[in-house]
Amino acid sequence: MEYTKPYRSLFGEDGILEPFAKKIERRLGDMEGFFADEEAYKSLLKEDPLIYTVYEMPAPAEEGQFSYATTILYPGKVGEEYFMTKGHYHAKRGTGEIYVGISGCGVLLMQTQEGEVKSMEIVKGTVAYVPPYWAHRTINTGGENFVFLAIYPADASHDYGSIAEEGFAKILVERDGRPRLIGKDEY
Ligand code: M6P
Ligand code: ZN
Repeated sequence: MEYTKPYRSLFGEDGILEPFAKKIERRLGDMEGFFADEEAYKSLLKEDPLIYTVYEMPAPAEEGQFSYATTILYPGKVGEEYFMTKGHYHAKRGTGEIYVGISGCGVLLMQTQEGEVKSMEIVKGTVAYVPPYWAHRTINTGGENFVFLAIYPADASHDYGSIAEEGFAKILVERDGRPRLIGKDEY
C-alpha cells in the first residue's frame, strides 16, 4: 500500500499559504450573473477587479483524505452587494467542511437544496461547521481583506452548476452602512 506522506503549511494574517500547490484567482469577469445589480456589474467590469484568491493544498481525491485552502476575499461591492465567492455545493453531497476565520470579517452563507438559508458571521478565531448538503458562500462585509481557512474532504469536489443557475435565495447588501440579508428578488 502506498501511503500519503504527511505535510504541513504555514499561513499568516495575509492568508498566503506556504507552501501551496494551487493558486486560483477569480476576477469580476469570472462571475457573470452572480451579482444582482447587472448595471453595476457591467460598469465595474471595465476595471475587472480581483474578487478573491484561493491558495490550495489538495490531497489525493480519495475517501478519508482532507484538502485545505486559504481564501483572501478582497473588500468591495457591486452596487450594494458585497464581494463574495461563487459558492458551491459539494458534488459528493454528503460531505461537510470547516471554516476558520484568520483576519477581517465576513459572513458564511449556507443554503439547502430546499431553500433553507443560514448565515453566520466569521471573524478571526471563529470556527464554523458547514454540514453535508449545505451550499456555502463567503462574503466580505468589512473594509479590509477577509481571510479564512477551509478544510474539506479531498473527494468532495465542487458543484458550481446549481448556484450559477439559481443563485442563493438571499443576498447580502449594504443598507444604511450596515450589512443586510435580503431576498434576491428584493434588490
Ligand atoms: C474555500 C473552500 C474552497 C473554495 C474557496 C472559494 O476556500 O470552500 O473549496 O474553492 O473557498 O470558493 P468557491 O470555490 O465557491 O469559489
Ligand atoms: Zn466546499
